[in-house]
Amino acid sequence: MDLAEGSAANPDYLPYLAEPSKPVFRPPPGAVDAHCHVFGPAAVFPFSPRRKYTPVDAPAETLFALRDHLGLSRNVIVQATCHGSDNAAVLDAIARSGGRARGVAVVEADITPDALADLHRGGVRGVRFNFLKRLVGDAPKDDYVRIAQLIAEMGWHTVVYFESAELADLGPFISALPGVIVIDHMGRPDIAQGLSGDGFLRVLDLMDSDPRFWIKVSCPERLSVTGPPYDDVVPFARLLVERFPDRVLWGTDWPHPNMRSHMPDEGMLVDMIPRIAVTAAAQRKLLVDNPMRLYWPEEAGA
Ligand code: 0GY
Repeated sequence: MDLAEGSAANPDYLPYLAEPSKPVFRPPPGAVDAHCHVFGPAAVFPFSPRRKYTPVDAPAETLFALRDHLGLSRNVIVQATCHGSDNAAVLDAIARSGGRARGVAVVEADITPDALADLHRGGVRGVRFNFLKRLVGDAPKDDYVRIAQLIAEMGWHTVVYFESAELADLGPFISALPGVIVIDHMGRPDIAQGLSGDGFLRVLDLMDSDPRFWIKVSCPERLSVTGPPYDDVVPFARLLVERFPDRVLWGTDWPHPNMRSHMPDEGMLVDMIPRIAVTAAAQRKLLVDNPMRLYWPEEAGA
């Protein structure tokens, strides 16, 4: 295996924990991990030659074992940049999930309606636009507009990944996209600035002003200044859950690509849930009702 090529035997970041703890909190039946990934295995699903990092192999069977270990029922598998716009690993995982996974894809601007229909049959319900320079270089905004128009016709949503510091520039562009827009990882606020930091206020403003916006209360491990158990992130997530109870999603972000400081324990991430969604009703919306409405609407309650 050619390590210089950045094979999965030579990942750029820490590996995920082999034995995460068993959470004390028991998620409600039908709980969804609405942000996670599968990577490779590289020997079967090679990484993109244009990737900015090389991940660990993180195959579907390991994801599904984690789902069961944590007491979760379903996964939304999000295409990450290291696989480019080749969604084969995500589609393979969905196909092997027995109906318990759906996906968010990355596509090129010249994708045809037929190819989108194939992705839909494969379980994809959204497309992700990444604005992080360290992951994609410059975001191809013209491409994003064309893609957004195509997927809006299919009833899919757009997932946007940005850092809130960029929102002053990006906000008008993102707001002009059609359809439902899901913000990844709380819009990546600067936790050190507190709840009234400029970036987080802009995120709240988007959520307040436009009901098409949803947000994931995920990824405390990337945002925290204090580290596990991420006490400094709890007020941000809790505020979002309490202010927008019907438009929040939660996810593990397994296998946590690009984490170099430490690897989070997913059992502990699950045990954060009752700290950010403090009532059973809020937990049910966050973990079941909201993700079901977006990803399995045909099964969701009224
Ligand atoms: C995440 C976060 C990261 C990576 C990606 O697509 C990606 O490569 O999103 C990150 O490095 O912050 O959600 O997986």
